Amino acid sequence: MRSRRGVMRPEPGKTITIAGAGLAGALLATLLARAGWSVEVFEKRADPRAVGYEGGRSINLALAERGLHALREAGLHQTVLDQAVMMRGRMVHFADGHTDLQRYGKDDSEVISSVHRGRLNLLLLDAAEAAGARIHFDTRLDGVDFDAKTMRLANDRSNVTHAHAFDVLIGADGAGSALRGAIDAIVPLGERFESLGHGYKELEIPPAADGGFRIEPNALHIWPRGRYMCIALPNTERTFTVTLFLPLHAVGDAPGFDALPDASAARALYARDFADALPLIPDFDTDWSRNAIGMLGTLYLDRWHLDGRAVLIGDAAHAMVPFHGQGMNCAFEDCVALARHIAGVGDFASAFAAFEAERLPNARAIQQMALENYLEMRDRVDDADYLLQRELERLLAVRHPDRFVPRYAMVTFRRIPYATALARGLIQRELLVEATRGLARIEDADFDVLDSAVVAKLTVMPNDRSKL
Ligand code: FAD
Ligand code: 8RB
Repeated sequence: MRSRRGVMRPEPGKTITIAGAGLAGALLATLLARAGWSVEVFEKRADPRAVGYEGGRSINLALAERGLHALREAGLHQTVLDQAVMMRGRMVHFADGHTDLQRYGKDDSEVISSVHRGRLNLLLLDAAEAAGARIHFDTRLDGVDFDAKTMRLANDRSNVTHAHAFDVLIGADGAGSALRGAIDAIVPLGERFESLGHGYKELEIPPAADGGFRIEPNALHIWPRGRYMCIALPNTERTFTVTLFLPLHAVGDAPGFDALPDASAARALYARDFADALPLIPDFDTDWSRNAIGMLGTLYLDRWHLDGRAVLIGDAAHAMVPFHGQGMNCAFEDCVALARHIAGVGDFASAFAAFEAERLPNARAIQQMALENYLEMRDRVDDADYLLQRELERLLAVRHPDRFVPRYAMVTFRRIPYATALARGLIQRELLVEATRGLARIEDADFDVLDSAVVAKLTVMPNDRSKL
């Protein structure tokens, strides 16, 4: 442990209180408890280890290098990977029924992993408790008195509330954060929520009759259809979780959730636009009727903390649209950054300010790239000039592996700041658009000109890929 002045050591008698034992709350509790802090966590839901998670539904998430690295810091990566399904690339299902695998990385060292949310949460809860964190379930944060440094806690089963003292409060209580509302009442956070205008619905592909996967397991399946799309991620149980992303409102002939009054209307849409997917979903009607339409949007804040008393992380600070699969990855990266800042400066006010200064611009960058990736996934992956740009991108990445890294790879397989990935991505995009304008075949590109442009415009990138 470092001992220079200004370094904060865990203070005896001082407790860090976390609201929310979801993905970020449980990981942060683990990291802080391991660093020696007294950590207390309040979670509104029941202990999933006692009651089972989310009604047994299989919801999976794509884990990429940023999230994996955070799990590595907590010593949990191998356990998580052992229960994951590797996804090599996008399997694009074209409207005419043919499919094409577009690799995400250069080889199998650059893949993403489909992990089960419920199981991941259980693992993190166990790790947090093993590290010494005290987790209180069925306990919802219901209000904060920042002057008295007390919080109101509510049990929604017994309808009992009580006051509880705190020293510092960390909000890992998700997109609907109660702590955010409480801070905003003291210092306006500049909160802005921008709805995407699209929603989502989850369906399930069960195992085949022989117990195997019904479609290629090692891929993230995409059915791009222009204004909307369907995706499927594999589960270790040999099922797939299918998600339909669709505008909330129909416009003319273009479909929307409001023009799908029931399962049979939705089935007709699938029969027309996702003909190869429909037979894979035998319980289509019950899935459609049982699962609610989920809402999507981006949450922007101008500030994330109240001096040294409270700070927000994860979805509570920067909920985003799902299209880069980075919500959890970014929330996990927040945890590592916050634990580092808490260990590195003399007081919580400076630690929270430094955390916010580091992470807020990066959250903005991934929020923007996530929005952009919706258009790419639903409308560009089957488009000729896009495919030409992608081909050139891969060639340049091979010619200049230390300078030209495709944006998707910078976000997914590297840990350079998201804002850097956004900025470098812009330069690369300009190069690609310029070089492919009017180009019929990739062989006709002028590689001498391109090589010098890459060297002139893109600095050598740090090699931050961690070795296992
Ligand atoms: P959460 O995980 O939402 O945790 C918040 C916790 O706080 C919950 O346990 C909640 O019960 C609790 N809570 C809420 N209010 C209170 C209160 N008042 N008091 C106490 N506790 C409270 N991200 C990816 O990186 N890749 C993916 O592929 C991906 N897929 C996704 C698929 C789906 C269907 C969804 C919905 C999200 C997906 N995400 C994905 C995003 C990811 O789930 C979130 O970004 C991530 O869970 C954020 O973590 P968090 O801890 O901030 O919030
Ligand atoms: N939240 C993902 C990607 C990028 C894939 C690519 C996209 C579902 C809700 Cl939509 C989506 C990606 O560019 O080829 N990687 O990981 C995860 C995604 O959706 C998740 C499963 C999801 N997130 C509400 C639904």
